[in-house]
Amino acid sequence: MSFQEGSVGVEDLVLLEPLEEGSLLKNLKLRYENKEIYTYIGNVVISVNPYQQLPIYGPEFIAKYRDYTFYELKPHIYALANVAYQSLRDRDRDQCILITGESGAGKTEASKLVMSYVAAVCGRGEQVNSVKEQLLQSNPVLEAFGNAKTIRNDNSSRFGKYMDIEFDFKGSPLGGVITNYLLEKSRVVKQLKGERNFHIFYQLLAGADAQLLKALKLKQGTSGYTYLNRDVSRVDGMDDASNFRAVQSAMTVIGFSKDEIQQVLEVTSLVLKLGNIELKDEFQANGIPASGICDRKDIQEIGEMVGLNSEELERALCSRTRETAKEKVVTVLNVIQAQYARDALAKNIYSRLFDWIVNRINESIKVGTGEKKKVMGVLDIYGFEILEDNSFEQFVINYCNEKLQQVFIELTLKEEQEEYKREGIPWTKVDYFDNGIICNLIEHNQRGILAMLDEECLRPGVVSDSTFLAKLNQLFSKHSHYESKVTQNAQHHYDHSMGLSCFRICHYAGKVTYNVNSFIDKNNDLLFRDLSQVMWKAQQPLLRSLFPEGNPKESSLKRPPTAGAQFKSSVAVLMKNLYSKNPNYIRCIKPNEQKQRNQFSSELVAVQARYLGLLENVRVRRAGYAYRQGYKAFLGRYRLLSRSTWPSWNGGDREGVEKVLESLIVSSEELAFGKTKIFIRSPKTLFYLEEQRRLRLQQLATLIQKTYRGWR
Ligand code: AD9
Ligand code: MG
Repeated sequence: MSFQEGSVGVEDLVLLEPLEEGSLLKNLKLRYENKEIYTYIGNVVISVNPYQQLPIYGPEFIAKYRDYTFYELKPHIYALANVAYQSLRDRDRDQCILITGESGAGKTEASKLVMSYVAAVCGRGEQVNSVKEQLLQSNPVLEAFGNAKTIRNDNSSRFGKYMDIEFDFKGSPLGGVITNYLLEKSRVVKQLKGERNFHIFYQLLAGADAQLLKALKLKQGTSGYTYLNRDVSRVDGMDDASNFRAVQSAMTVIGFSKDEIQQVLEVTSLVLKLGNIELKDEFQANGIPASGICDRKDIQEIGEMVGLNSEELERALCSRTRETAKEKVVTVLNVIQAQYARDALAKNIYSRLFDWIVNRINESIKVGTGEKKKVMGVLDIYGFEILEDNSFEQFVINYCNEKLQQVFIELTLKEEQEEYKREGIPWTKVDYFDNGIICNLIEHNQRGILAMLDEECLRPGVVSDSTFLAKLNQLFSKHSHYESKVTQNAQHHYDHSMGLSCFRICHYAGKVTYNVNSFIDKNNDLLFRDLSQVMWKAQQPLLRSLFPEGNPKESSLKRPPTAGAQFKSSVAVLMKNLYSKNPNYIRCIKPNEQKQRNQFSSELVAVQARYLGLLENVRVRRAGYAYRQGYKAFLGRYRLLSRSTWPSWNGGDREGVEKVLESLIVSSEELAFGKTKIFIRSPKTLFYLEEQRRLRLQQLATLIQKTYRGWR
């Protein structure tokens, strides 16, 4: 039930009056100030990051939530996890849990709460426990390699993650599959002021003993590494050394062999050492600028560690071979180009290592194909992003959010519709903003922005970010969700905040201006073949396996799909997967920028509420009937309001509810009697019922007091 005794604000925003942003924010703020961080919109959970450990988690609370239905206790992630799990186990419906919100809002913590809840309530026994342990231990490993300290979050996930947990028919876990999206690999070679590289580098340098450091040819401490920002090496409250031990032990639990762990650490060290290779200007005899390596020590150590020829690596860093059908042409690279090649190699090695780790975990937790499975998917993915400078990364992230919004609206409506059908109540059409037009603008196979970008990347001749932009401007000059300086000029509409190299998309959550600089480069994501060939020749099996295209037998003319195309197809797979499941939503909100407890900035939350489409969500949810409740529970709460049902009632639940509502003279327009539930159209009616109940309780209390006094 949505009115807990002693609750603060409304526990379900569906009951919000008036339905507008101001009251929504006030309600969330009031609740937050009272340490009520969870609020519902129907079956959606809104979670506001408390930035403090609240005493509302752990075995005791898990035990409580597992025994009650959704509305009987205070809003909680456990309640949502419970509904999802029970529906999967008892009703055989695959579930997905979609967690969104901006960086630092609490998505990853929420996903861990869901996982620990499910692990606590599902199945028992040695075999089952070992599966659970493997699933849970995948978190520290992925966080070590995929998370980093950023300005917004000390433990920020720099990749998107979707995890299917698979269960047998009794609801015991069998294993799972993890899919990762778009690791932010630029972080490997450069971090913003106040940010760190991925945690694993610091963990390794702080936690490895002298012997391991020697084997990895590393020096203790972070100061000697160019790829590690100088200004921050430690994070308050984070113990890198002990985390390193935790990661090693987690890898062992998952099933990585000693040798595999060693190879992973070698490749990690290799990336750090690559960063220390300093390049210098050199000139060829004919005066053409070339490049060379300042000190060969690091490159030689790399060669020794993973068994590759350091001279070949040097050559591959400082020159480039172009192969045509007839001949090979070698050109030398100048220092800038060579540095670019080195950094591209480091980024590629690291992101491929990350993919390899995900695959390796998947191998361990894989479930045999023969078994019939039920699935719970958990999606922890970056929310909508508007930064000061928005580039290719923000573009694809926001595209993904646009798609998730589409799933959200469609599935919420579908779910509503299905419930009405199940209950035998006529469905009324709901008006809502359909963002299909924006999705299309980005993803249309022939005419979408991603298709245009690919076309530019593959087109022979001189291509650049600006030719790409020119193409967009021409094609979308009249599109209602596209703007640029050029299209604005044509419409005599001048906005000085937009640069010439920018285009703007009116997303469902707001307008975002993207700078096209390096779109082509990031989409191409090409590594010079010379480098992949050297890597492929390494003796270390792991490194070698990361560069299959370095095999000279592979055709050099075959082009891997672009970054945009890869992302688009993985989003398509994800959408298909989500559409096949019953969705459960957790919407995470960051209450302040300072990572501080007890601070609620209404301006900041307002922006997020808009990105998350919360009002739209309430509107859709309330379009038909704002509130519904099973007859039995409803009667239990309100039967004291009618002389027919109080103090005793022997009839059926539905008849009882009819009696109560008759005696209160609630208009029949306001009500619909479903097969198992009563539906109430507007929150006002419910408030009226609640008010009547409160008065009645007061009356009864006075009565009891009087009687008691009389006895004395
Ligand atoms: V990012 O997009 O990966 O940068 P997330 O995942 O949304 O981000 P995360 O879950 O990492 O945020 O939460 C950020 C920090 O907030 C955590 O490290 C905790 O210190 C804090 N947090 C989040 N949720 C809770 C909570 N339920 N209880 C206590 C929390 N602290
Ligand atoms: Mg996260």
